[in-house]
Amino acid sequence: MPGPTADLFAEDALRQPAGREQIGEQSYVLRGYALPWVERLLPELRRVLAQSPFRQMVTPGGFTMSAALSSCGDLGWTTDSSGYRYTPLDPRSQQPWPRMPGVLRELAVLAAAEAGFLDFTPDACLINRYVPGAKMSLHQDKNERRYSEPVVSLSLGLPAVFLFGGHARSDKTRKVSLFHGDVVVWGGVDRLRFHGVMPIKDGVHPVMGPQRINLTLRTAG
Ligand code: MD3
Ligand code: FE
Repeated sequence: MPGPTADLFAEDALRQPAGREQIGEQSYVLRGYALPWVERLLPELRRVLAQSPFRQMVTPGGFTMSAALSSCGDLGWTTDSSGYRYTPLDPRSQQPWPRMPGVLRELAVLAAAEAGFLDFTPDACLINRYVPGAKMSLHQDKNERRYSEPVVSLSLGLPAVFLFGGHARSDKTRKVSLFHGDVVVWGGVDRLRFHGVMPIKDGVHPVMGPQRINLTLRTAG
């Protein structure tokens, strides 16, 4: 089918599908949802990271995580030889974690509502930085007090292949590509699914440079 109609289809094939993509019973990818917010988010992210810089943490099993972590909000997530936990102080500075930017909280609350979670009250935001080659092994997020609240994640920078598993580590995983500006909401029956991130491919993102930054907002306390 030559002519303008064919051109239109060709463009559609290149564009990431917009809107709400369901990836689980109560999980949705909101493609590009954060794009209109990025300009307001980045200065706030810089402020947070100036106060609590990325650091590589060690798991209780003695492995250094390939992703570097920071946090903001009332609680931040930490791992060391004695275990995984949320703490009110950044162990590096012994000071409270940076406050959660209002614009970040607003974005997450609106995104949660898009997925049907109408009173999301995040108190913690874990910030992961992946350079090419960094990954996150399959795990469950179980350190939060109430699993009734969803987790909202925002992807920035280089693309990632997210692995979405089941309720047992050995369950089959689905691959979901996540791009700059994508927001994902996980809740309800999907909240305790195993998940992970495949090693990030080499590249340079025009806005974020040679890295992927993922922010996950949670109700931890
Ligand atoms: C599904 N981060 O920080 S975000 C994590 O891309 C984490 O940095 C990944 O897994 C990342 O714990 C994935 C997506 C995510 C976060 C929490 C979840 C998916 C989730 C909790 C339950 C189910
Ligand atoms: Fe996780």
